[in-house]
Amino acid sequence: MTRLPILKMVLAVIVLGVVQSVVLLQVDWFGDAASTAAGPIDTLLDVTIVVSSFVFAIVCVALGYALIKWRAKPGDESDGLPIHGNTKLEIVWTIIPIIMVLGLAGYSWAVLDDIEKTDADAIHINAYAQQFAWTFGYPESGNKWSEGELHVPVDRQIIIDLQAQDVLHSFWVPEWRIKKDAVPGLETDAIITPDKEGTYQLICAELCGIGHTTMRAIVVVESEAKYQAWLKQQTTEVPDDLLLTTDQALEKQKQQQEQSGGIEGSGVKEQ
Ligand SMILES: [Cu+2]
Repeated sequence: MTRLPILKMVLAVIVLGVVQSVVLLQVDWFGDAASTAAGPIDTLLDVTIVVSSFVFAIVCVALGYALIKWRAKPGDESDGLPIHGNTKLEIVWTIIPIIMVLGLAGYSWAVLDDIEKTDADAIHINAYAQQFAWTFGYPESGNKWSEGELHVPVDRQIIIDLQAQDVLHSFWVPEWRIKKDAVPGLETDAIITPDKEGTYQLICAELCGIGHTTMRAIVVVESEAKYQAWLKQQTTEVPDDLLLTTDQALEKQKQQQEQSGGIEGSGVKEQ
């Protein structure tokens, strides 16, 4: 049996892993950052990139070595050795990835847990998602309503309570990093502390129908004073329809259908 040149292979893995990590970390994968969650999330992704680079390097070095060392000699038409596997090796290459995946999962958990610690003075805002638009309710300010434009004060924790009105949608402001699904009938929230004033874009990140790509809204992060002034200017309140729970909305729809007689032949009619 040939002994593997372990030292050379380890060196090759280190060199390849370091070079790949350095190259990949030069790329600005995440764009501008504008929330307190951005730093820890970007670090988490950087760590994942470095770990993945070394895993990739290990695979490449092992594969490359095997390809060169054990390639068939010219003219060699004989069968390969009948190998049944190597239990020790299989245990090792199962346990190491499990440890790595659990480690990264634990790290991600800790990061998210920290981000989602709620402050006592957090502001609750309802984000109503429907095909294909976002509207926003401000329950702590007379339930004022804004369409297609979300305003939030800077440096204060915002809890966005997501209210899907029809199908799945997903709340995502890239500069805030956090992305959360809005699911009909489920209570989900996105917790963010914006730390940079400016205008951003809210993007629906869940394919939700034919107009999905147009499902965007403007996000304005401003000083507390400007935010309060903007709220005062808003005159409309959240329409009653949006305040219904999914069950209530279905019930209402049924009543309307019954009134208009449209339920006949629809298969919904009860015997
Ligand atoms: Cu959507």
